[in-house]
Amino acid sequence: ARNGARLPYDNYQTWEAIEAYLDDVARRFPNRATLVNAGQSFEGRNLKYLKISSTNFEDKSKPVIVIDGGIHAREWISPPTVTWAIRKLVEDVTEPDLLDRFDWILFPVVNPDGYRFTFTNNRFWRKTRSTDQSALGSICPGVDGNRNYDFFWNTVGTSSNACADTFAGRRAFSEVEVRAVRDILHEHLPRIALYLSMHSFGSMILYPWGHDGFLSNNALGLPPVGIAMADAINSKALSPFPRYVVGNSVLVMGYAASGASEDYAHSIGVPFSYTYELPGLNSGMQGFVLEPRYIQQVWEETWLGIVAGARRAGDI
Ligand code: ING
Ligand code: ZN
Repeated sequence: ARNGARLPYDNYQTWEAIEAYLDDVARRFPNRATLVNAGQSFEGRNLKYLKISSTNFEDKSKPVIVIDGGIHAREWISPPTVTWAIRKLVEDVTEPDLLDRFDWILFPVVNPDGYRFTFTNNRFWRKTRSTDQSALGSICPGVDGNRNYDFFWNTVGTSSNACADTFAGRRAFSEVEVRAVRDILHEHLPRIALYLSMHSFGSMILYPWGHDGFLSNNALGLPPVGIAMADAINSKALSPFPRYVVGNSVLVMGYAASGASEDYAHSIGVPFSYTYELPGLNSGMQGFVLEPRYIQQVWEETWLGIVAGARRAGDI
């Protein structure tokens, strides 16, 4: 049960609990948090996120940091790292400089339909739950939200087969959930200093380009900010997880993939854009199943990474 605006971190939370938490925070801290409902998912769930500012978000006076989670349904450790960031920026502020220097957009569950499906039907569902008019659409629902962005869309590491886990969609931005993130990026673009997308697993911080393994013309700052984040996390005792590794997505992850949010954000001008592969134990599909007793350790260390990344990005 919830304790006021507090969300429990001793277990994974349902989408309904996370939505209620966002509502509660916005209601209880109206001077700091503004709830935005970006519309409805394919199945009609609200796409809610928080805008957080110690002054007035609409003044447009500060750089913005955008963090999303839960685009991939089965990566359950992702949403709590985002809701924890909300807690540390609204309910229990121990790093006030992060509010003095930045406004924040925190979107814990970008893909609520898929997330819900992992609780009710299939723990290892990755995609959205959309169906299209094609013959396969109704047999094989869902699009990989991290292949659906319009940057070298459906050219590498993707599938045109609706039944595949990496199905890129019938067209770029076919998914309303992905369009919600796209619209955030464009609405605040000139101000966005740092964009983080939370995935699992592997204890890695990845930066563009993810589609071809080369570096952008604006890549000079990507390694130092990435390393600052990883150093902050690695400075904590990490056992039993591996130490974080930082680098170009293709190099570190071992595969190229186009249409990812990390690439799209950077392509439109976000200087610091990263994918976090949060920790997991085990290998294969079991890596997505991280026991609840590790949630606290992961949010603690991930928060250290976010803090270090914000400060370093703000200094460059
Ligand atoms: N990992 C990412 C994925 O979408 C990635 C890795 C990120 C690849 C960015 C390419 C670009 O495959 C997970 N866990 O989903
Ligand atoms: Zn993922």
